[in-house]
Amino acid sequence: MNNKMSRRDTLRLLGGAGMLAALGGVGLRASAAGIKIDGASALIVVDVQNCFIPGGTLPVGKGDEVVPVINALSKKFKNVVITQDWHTKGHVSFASAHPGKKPFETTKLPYGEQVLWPDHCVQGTKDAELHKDLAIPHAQLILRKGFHEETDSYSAFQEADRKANTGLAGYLKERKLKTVYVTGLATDFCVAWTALDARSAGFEVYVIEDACRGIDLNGSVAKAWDAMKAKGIKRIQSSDLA
Ligand code: VGL
Ligand code: ZN
Repeated sequence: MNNKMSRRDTLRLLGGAGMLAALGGVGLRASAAGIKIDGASALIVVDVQNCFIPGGTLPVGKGDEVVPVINALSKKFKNVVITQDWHTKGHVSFASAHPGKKPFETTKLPYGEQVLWPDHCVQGTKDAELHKDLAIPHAQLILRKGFHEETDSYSAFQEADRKANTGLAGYLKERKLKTVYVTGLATDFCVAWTALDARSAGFEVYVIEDACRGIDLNGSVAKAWDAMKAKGIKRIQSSDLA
C-alpha cells in the first residue's frame, strides 16, 4: 500500500512538472534566449553580394542592413561558409536569355518552373563581388553556385535540377559540422532553399531572421517561412544567440 501511494505521488509530481513547463513555456524561452554556438556549428552567409544590395542588378529591399548584423554574428562562430551566386553570361535564369520574356515572369525549363531574373551576379563582375563591408576574415570556405549555364541554383547544396550537388553537404560532414545557422539574401530564395536542403541533408538548421532580407514575389517570404517551419527549421533572431 505504501509503495503504491509513493508511486502515485511520483506520477503526480512528474505530471505537475510537465504541466508547468507546458503552461509557462519558461524553459522554451530561456533556451531560445541563450543558444550557445558550439564547435560543431557553422554560420552560412548566403549571397551578400553587390547584385542583391540596393544599387545592384537584383536589389533586395534593405539588403545592406544585414551586413552589420552578419559581421557581429560571425564573431560567435569558429566555422563560417560564405556563398556567391555566380552565373555565366547568358545564364538560363536571366529573362534576357528568353526572347519575349521580362524579369520576374516565369518559364518552364527541363527541370521545372523557373523565375526569370534580371541579369545578375555575372562571374567576375563588380556586381558579383561580396559587399565591401562584409568583414569575416575567418570565413573558411567561399562556395560559388549557379555556374552551370543551363541550371539555376538557389540552394548552396543542390542545383535546381535537384540532381547536381555542390559538395557543401560533404564538406560540412567531413568537417564533422552538425548544425548550420543560415543568414543573408534572399530569405525567400537562396536562404530558404539552402536551409531546406541543409535539413534534407540531415543538419540541424536555424535561420536568423534579422540577418536576412527577402525579395517577396506574391507572398513568397511568408510561403518560405511556412515551408521551413514544416521541415523543423528553427526561426530565430540574432539576439537569441548567447
Ligand atoms: C537569388 C534570385 C536569383 C538569391 C539568386 O540569392 O536569393 N535570388 N538568384
Ligand atoms: Zn541568381
